[in-house]
Amino acid sequence: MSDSPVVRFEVEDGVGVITVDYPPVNALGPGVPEGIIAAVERGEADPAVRAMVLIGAGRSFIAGADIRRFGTPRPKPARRTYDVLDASAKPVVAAIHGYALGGGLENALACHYRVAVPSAKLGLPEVLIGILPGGGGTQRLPRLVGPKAAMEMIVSGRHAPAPEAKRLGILDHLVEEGEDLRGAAIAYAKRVADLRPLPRVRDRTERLAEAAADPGMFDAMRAAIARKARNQKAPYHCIACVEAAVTQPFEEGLRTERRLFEELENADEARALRYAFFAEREVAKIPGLPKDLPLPEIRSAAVVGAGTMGGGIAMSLADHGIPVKLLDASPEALAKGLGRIRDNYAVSVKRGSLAQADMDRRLPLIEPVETYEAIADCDVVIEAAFEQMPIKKEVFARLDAAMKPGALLLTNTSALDIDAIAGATKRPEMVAGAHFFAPANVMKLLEVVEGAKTAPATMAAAMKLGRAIGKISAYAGNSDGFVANRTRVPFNIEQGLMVEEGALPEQIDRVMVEFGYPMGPFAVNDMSGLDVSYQTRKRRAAADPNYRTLPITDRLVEMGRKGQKTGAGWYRYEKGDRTPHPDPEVHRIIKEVAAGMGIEQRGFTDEEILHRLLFSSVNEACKILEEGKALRASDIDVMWLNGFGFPRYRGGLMFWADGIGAREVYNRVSAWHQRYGARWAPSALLREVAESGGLLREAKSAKAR
Ligand code: 3H9
Repeated sequence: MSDSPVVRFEVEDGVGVITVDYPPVNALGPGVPEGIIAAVERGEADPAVRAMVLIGAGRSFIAGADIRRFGTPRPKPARRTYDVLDASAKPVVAAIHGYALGGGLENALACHYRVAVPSAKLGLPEVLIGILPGGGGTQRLPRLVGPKAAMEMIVSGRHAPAPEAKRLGILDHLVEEGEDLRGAAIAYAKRVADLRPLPRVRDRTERLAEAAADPGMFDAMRAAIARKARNQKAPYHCIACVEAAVTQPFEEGLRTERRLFEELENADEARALRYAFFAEREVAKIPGLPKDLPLPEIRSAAVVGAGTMGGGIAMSLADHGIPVKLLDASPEALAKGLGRIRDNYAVSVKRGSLAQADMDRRLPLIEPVETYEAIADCDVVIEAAFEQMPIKKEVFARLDAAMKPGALLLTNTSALDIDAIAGATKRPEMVAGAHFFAPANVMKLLEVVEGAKTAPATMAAAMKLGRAIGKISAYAGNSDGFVANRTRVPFNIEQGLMVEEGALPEQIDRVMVEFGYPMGPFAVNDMSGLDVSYQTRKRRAAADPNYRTLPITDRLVEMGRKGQKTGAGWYRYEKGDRTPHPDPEVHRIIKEVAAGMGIEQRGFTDEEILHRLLFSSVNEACKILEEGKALRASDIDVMWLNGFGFPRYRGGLMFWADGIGAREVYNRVSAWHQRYGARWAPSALLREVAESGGLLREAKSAKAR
């Protein structure tokens, strides 16, 4: 029998080594499961083979089932690798490096032994793509680590580092870092070759007894996830499967797992989450950039401006091991900025989300400095000074004078013209936008903004830097508000206008929370401070005579109701409590301002609220694509998922709109255009997609086609 092209079988010293070689991450793509089954059979049949090792070539063990094949018709396999592995009469050792995820870990759990290098990561992340482990993982993992720990891993989908997996009981042996995994696994296989009976995870029941001592654990888990898992099915089905592992015999548990898996695979939730998974990989790609473009190495960084944003950016860099000089002209501002950074780290340590040792490693990576000369040698500088053009220009002129040749010059402006900023330097090709979202050390989205003269290598290097510090970098063209915020502005405007027309903030908030946002937009406004957008509105109104201001919001700010920090905004707050309480005083102000403007108030349905908020943004997103300022509709979805808390299981703004249909969206937008005027003018692209019966999520700008 010959090797399959994606699975090799070699015999070494009495051990059959089965190597999966399906780049880039050894997903269980076409031919892989069949190859594994054929190899196990070959090992069993060969008298020279006493034991086997299952290992991955390249950078990983096995990253799971091939996600691209979900939702497509595919033949049911006659036999599954999991069953073949644990029925093998000769022991099989899984040798894990890189990732063992989903079906990858499930195959390892069906082996008789598991060894791994310390840097390996193991997990069952199926829930994150709206399904559940369907290769026996929900039945085997609880037998190894106990139902509680298994449920926690399966419902969160997190990756456990190998040392933790060893402690939990998933791994039998940790290989020394640097030791040859293949050699170590072969040696291990030889040691266990003659031990009988073969330890099969399916036969173990001792850990399942924990559930008898704590029968409430399943309902407790359901209650614990209720808020986060709102509107979702997969996390609950995961719990039901682990419960089945405890209450049903193994084979029956497998049947329950299969039945619930099949319920999920083609549901909207799974389709949306799969789409989000691939959209987040696509967003990294800028078409037309040569693959071998030489990029500057980033080993050191500087941040100009020790304010909240600058501090957050410095933390992001330090969190990923990049030494960063924090520059501020004022020693007081520097001291305050560093104090804030220290406090932020200390809060994480107190909450248990950061180890003290990590804080002690990260903090010294941030070095306060007061002069431009002190940062001259850094490979990249990110400016986070005040959001005013004259200040930005002055900073960039000084950076131009001070920084070494080849340094990347990035600005964290959220709306100002990149070309005007780059124009303050003699090296505009090195300048790009790096727009972080607040809080910068937490939010995943980073818009990388291309100016007219930005060099391709500068864009590529800035995108890469973003990924190196754990962000999702997304391309944006240079226009007021770039892409993410620009798509969000119409939402904000409609939010304000609907209140003038008679919808109450608490109704709008309820609609959006039920839709899946963690908080309603008015509660969010109160949290960020109403005065923040007040300044931007004034600037826009001064620049554009047709700009529609928001008189109710402005009135609240002028009354000192600036949000949570002043104890009142759209809502009222009790001292020391962040719970928003609807406030009759706000209702009175709304009525008064609306009457003063001659607006007759009316009631709104929940659907009208949702559609008015989101269709306005869909229309704007289409205009941005038309102008070529964003590459792909799916990039905008990634921005909404990672910048604005859009519910992930709805895929993103454009994916969600496709669920309603481009034609329906276009008709509504056109009707509102008739009723409300220019701000609803439908985008030509929206019309085109509606008329062609196409999908909004597949729209691309000319640059990306
Ligand atoms: C499952 O296993 C179900 C089972 O229970 C059994 C059911 C019966 N499939 O992320 P990267 C591609 S469900 C297809 O940039 P990294 C990815 O699209 C699965 N393709 O690399 C990209 O392609 P491209 C459970 C996949 O190093 C390329 O590989 N497993 C898959 O930053 C590189 O990916 C998961 O959910 C896949 N499974 O991160 C794990 N995985 O170059 C999903 C990756 O064309 N994967 N690709 O854009 C991951 O989380 C990350 O990819 C991983 C590597 C951490 C592995």
